[in-house]
Amino acid sequence: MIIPSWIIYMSCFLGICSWHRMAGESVISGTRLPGPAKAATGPNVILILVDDQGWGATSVLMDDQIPESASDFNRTPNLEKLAEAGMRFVQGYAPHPNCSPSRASIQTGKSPAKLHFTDIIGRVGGNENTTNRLIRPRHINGLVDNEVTIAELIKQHRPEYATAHFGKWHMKGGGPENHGYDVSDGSTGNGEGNRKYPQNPKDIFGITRRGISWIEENVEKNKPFFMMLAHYATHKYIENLPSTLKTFEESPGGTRHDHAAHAAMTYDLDTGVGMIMDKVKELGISDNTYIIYLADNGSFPGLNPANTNGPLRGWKATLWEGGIRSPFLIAGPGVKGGTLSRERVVGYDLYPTIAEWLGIKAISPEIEGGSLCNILKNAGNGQVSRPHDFLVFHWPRYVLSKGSHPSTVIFRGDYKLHKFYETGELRLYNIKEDIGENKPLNREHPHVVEVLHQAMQDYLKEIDAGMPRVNARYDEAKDPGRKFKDLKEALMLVEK
Ligand SMILES: [Ca+2]
Repeated sequence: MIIPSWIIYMSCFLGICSWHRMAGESVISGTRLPGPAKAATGPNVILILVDDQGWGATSVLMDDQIPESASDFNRTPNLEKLAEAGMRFVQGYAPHPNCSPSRASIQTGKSPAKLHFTDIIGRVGGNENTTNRLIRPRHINGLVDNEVTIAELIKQHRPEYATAHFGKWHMKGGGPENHGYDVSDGSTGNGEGNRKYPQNPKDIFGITRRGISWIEENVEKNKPFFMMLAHYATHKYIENLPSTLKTFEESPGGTRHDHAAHAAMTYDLDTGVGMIMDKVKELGISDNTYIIYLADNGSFPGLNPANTNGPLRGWKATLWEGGIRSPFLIAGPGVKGGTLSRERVVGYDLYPTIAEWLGIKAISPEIEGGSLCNILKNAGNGQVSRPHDFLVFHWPRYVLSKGSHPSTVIFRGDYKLHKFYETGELRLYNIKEDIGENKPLNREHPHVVEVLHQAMQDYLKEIDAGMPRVNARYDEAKDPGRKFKDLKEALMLVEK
């Protein structure tokens, strides 16, 4: 059953479900009960967000029924340990196929469409806006102050928490310290990850070391913490440790993947993740610390690491599975090790999940994500309660160099419906049976197409989503996308 978030919000406001255990006391319906006198110690949360990592780029089998969901060349032994210690989400999604919107959504618990944050910062003008078939809608181009980020929510309700954001921010808006984080690397973008330090590729070890020192400092002070490590790896340009590169250059390639430099970057990133996991263990806080791992979007095969999105169609900057389905792992207290969930989850579910872990009940009814706690406690089974029983991914803009053009998708049950705005074409897939999105089912299920299309349109209207509109001055002969026509056609290809 879907419980509207306003009911939860109102219940909490009326004190029906208020309890606050972590601060060393219990208050149920206004009655103060004796609790442990110990100072607040958590739970701690470490959210690791990596950049442009394909669903099949790691050595973790993201779906135990799909061999291509793990790389046959890349190695990520620490992620394997994380998966053994926690839960894999087969259908884990990044909120958007592009960096900045995905990040803003994770911070705020709302979809990029609702935020009107539907493209990366800085991509606002240029000829793509005047010469394409469709005119892109405006987007907000930065995280605005009136959104309550997860760090701000924590500070409002659990002021004893320390908060930090290390690595890639890429949302402008004054940087992490303007949005609830005590410390950060500032308002960083892609550039900070391309400094070519031979012993610190993609700043992997810099980010990790700053994270480790900060954890040590807070554990020393007995302060609970929320830390976000936002890695620049594995976005272009490829960097890696020379020693790691040598190892992969000397390793036999797989049948699908054999890109030594990309594999080395992936391995170095994994080493950084392992350093954090080891530190958590060494400090004795494993039983009280959640570790989350996901990517902001899929990879683009333009770097020629073969298609590290596994068996998925498409790539970064598209709403095909390759653009949005992400490695998605959670380990921590109460999460049974080695488990796998087939429930569909999305990056903006993390906001209410973290809130629930911290005993924060009063989250805004505007939040679109649902807590994953129920699933995490029940070996991967259960349902996520969100305001809607579907997920919509809205990408009303272009990235011509990736063959990408304005579209929206809606997921409900096993179905996924695409809408392509240039032509108005709708495509229905059964994503459970056809993960590669090869066989459109429009003819078999016209009613499903109709119902999902209506739900998509109603939702976009409800949130006043920015929509692409017809360019009256469009001239096909001058279409800037002609140069990338082959990519676009490959994306749209239907198997006979
Ligand atoms: Ca990215």
